[in-house]
Amino acid sequence: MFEQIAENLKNISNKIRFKDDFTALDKASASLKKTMLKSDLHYKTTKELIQSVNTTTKKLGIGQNNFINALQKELLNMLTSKGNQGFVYAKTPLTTILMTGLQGGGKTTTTAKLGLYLKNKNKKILISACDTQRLAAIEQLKQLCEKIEVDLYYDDNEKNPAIIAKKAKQKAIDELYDVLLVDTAGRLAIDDKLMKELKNIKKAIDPDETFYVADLLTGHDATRTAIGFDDTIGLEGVVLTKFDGDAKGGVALSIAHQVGIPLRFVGTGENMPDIEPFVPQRIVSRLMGQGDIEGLVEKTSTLIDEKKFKHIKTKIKKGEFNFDDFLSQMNMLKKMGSMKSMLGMIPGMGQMASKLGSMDIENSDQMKNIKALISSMTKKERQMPSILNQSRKNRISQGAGLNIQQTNRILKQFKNASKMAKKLSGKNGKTMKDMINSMEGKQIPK
Ligand SMILES: Nc1nc2c(ncn2[C@@H]2O[C@H](COP(=O)(O)OP(=O)(O)O)[C@@H](O)[C@H]2O)c(=O)[nH]1
Ligand SMILES: [Mg+2]
Repeated sequence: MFEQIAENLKNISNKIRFKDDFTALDKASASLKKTMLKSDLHYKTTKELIQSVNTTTKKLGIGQNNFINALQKELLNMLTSKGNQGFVYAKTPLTTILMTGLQGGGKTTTTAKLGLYLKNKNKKILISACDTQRLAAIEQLKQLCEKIEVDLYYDDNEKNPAIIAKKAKQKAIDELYDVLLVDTAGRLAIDDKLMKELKNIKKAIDPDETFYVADLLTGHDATRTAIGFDDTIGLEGVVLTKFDGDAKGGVALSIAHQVGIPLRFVGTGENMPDIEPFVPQRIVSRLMGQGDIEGLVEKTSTLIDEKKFKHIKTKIKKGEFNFDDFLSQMNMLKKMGSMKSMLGMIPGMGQMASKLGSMDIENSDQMKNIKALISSMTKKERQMPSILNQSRKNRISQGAGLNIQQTNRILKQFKNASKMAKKLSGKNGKTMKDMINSMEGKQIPK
């Protein structure tokens, strides 16, 4: 989702080739501005970012690495608000979260998604249906909860949402649930009645945190409404939904910067697993084209057993990641839904994701070629990519119906990606320049 920005940022930093080249810094700043505005980053946010990157670069001394470091640091500053990140449990169970927002923003969907996200972390979850405005609202939650196999508390006969919420909380306490998620009604715009109702619910359950669910497609309006909710009822977090609908990414970054309340999660699709914690550090990593190994690990680990995944992580660290692991990762990606959003998390694959644009990656030629190539390898070749000599390469090319250039290209990509993954998973020995070079397919120094 940030592939476009990431690709441009990489080109921009390449503009600075010499030390103390002020003209080059100006040029890089101008391109940075253009890139950010083109990605729909708010002009004020863009202006602030350019200024701080400029100042920090000069302070560090003009040069490519310092520019990259400054950019990284200032992006992180821009995206970080005071408060919690991701999901935070109360000191002792129960953790109660009140979900608020306007109608259609994605509250109900997000409540269920969060329920699944937490259930996958082995927590006992109760969801409470407190939207008494729409008849269909309870039915919607019933269906979602059935799908994700999470318990739901509702009361068809009670019209007062504060009472339902309170009873749900009592049940959650009595039956030792870890987390209670309270879904509420929304309206088309902020109004007194809605706010009063929310205040009453809030008073009845005294939640640990209140989240505002905003639709990213409402653009910068989302910032305004979030601030409105914060002023009236107080918020600890914002969840941005429909991230999948914004290829450029700048609006989300502006919102993260401007609301002043931490963006806690983002919704990336209509399916239940399509939710990701918004961790500024990881987002910056993606923006800088370094992928998001941690995010990938987390997302993957909720869907497969931990043991197996730890094994893969160790393999990556040791540089032993092989084609079998790659294939099983690909199959897992399929299971996880939106593959494009996942590709951006794999170091070195971000550009591929952006080039593929809105294509059906699963069925793309590139992916078919990769799969064909792997399936014409012997078991040993899959497990030990290093034994692939020329005659083996010729044989698998033929088997996969590819020419030798195509084969070499894929093998090189694979090699780069696994080297990069290894570098990123290790603690030391990485410089930004190595990473950028390797993403361009240049040799990575050992
Ligand atoms: N593409 C996409 N659709 C979403 C996302 N989150 C919610 N939706 C859709 O937005 C619509 C409204 O969601 P709903 O949860 O009912 O909104 P509510 O009125 O705030 O409870 C539904 O059609 C959802 O499937 C998301 O992250 N991506
Ligand atoms: Mg709803």
